[in-house]
Amino acid sequence: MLFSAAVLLALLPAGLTAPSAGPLDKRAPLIQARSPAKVVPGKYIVKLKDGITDAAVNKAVGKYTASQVYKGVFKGFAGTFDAASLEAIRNLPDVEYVEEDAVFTINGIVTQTNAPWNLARISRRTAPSTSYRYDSTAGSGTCSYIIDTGVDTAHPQFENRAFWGANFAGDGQNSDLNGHGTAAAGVVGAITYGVAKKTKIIAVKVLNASGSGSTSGVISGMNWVVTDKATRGCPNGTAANMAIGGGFSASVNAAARNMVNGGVFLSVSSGADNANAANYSPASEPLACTVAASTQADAAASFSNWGSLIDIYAPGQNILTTWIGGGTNTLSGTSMAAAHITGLGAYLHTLRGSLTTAAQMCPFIRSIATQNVLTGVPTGTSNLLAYNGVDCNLSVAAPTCPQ
Ligand SMILES: *[C@@H]1O[C@H](CO)[C@@H](O)[C@H](O)[C@H]1NC(C)=O
Ligand SMILES: *[C@@H]1O[C@H](CO)[C@@H](O)[C@H](O)[C@H]1NC(C)=O
Ligand SMILES: *[C@@H]1O[C@H](CO)[C@@H](O)[C@H](O)[C@H]1NC(C)=O
Ligand SMILES: [Ca+2]
Repeated sequence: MLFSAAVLLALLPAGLTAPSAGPLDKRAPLIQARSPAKVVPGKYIVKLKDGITDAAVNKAVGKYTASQVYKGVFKGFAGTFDAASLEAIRNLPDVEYVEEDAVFTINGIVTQTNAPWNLARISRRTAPSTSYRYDSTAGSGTCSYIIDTGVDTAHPQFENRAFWGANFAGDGQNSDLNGHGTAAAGVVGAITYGVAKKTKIIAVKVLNASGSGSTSGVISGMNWVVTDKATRGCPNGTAANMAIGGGFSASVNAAARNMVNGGVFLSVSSGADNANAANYSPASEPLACTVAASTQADAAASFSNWGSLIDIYAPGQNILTTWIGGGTNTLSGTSMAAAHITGLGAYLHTLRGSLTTAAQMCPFIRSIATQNVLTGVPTGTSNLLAYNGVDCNLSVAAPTCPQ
């Protein structure tokens, strides 16, 4: 692989300056790679003094077989050298230092520029921003079930990652005839509008074209997810989105509990009645991750439900997402907020593996959330805004994730 000079400079360890040789040692210093395990044996990068001419670079390379010669801002060469050659190179007058070559791995963070505000928001502690930063694993190997009006699974934004699951809406029409489910699925996992851009989307239709369905149909859909996930191929974990709700129902809450205990991370909308989430289901089920909506100005949305059962806030105003028929739409509501947390759960399942079970995921999301940045949060409601932890080391059990 050929690196340009500029790239090579970017790859040098931060803070690296060429140490000067000791007074008794006239040789150019040999800098060891930071991690011995990553050294490429026998390969070295030779840094020549700044400002020397290209002719001088050629002269220094001389008889050595260089795999790369750098003549830009970083002057030098690289190659495989035996001990005698290395010794001779270190004694050349224009050599500033020699560094062991090492395996360099990218940190895996991807930046989506010109991203929708809401995606940018959950990858930063502070607003505003226009780029969404996330780990390139992006929820791969997870399944995200969308319990809603169906999903336009053929929408190009889902890149053939969306599948029809089951229909309990009682209309026998295996498509999204409303748009709401497709919009939620987009925030979960669409390639442009989604949080977890590699998750698999499975449509579970429980609401018809007018967005209505029965409690019994909803419960059937919830139960179906728990059995289906065993056959779906989701080695890294399962999330489900319920951006739907009704009045308090002990049965719906029990089904929600069973989902979480059955290994499904369940994100639910708090409801949009500016009321206590305790009076709605599944929002009132403690094991569900109950999501309230925040605005682009970092305020609690005036329509959002609230109360002690709210686990987290996520963006829920002017959310650009997928729509039926292959298009897009801009929506506000706690549904859109819940979809961010479903996507985040899938994303974190991939990153955290066995460190976080489905039941532990909501507390984990709360533990890394951005604290006390939202205005207008009602007393008694946690002031926590969703954060994807992109600047934290999420490979440890209990990451320290500075605010
Ligand atoms: C599961 O997650 C790991 C990262 O933790 C990733 O490397 C792997 O590709 C994922 N599995 C699948 C099937 O995508
Ligand atoms: C949708 O379902 C509701 C409740 O079951 C029913 O009242 C309504 O007529 C249905 N609408 C359509 C368009 O099927
Ligand atoms: C994260 O922490 C683990 C355990 O301390 C460590 O092995 C790993 O190198 C850390 N990763 C980063 C990117 O700091
Ligand atoms: Ca909860």
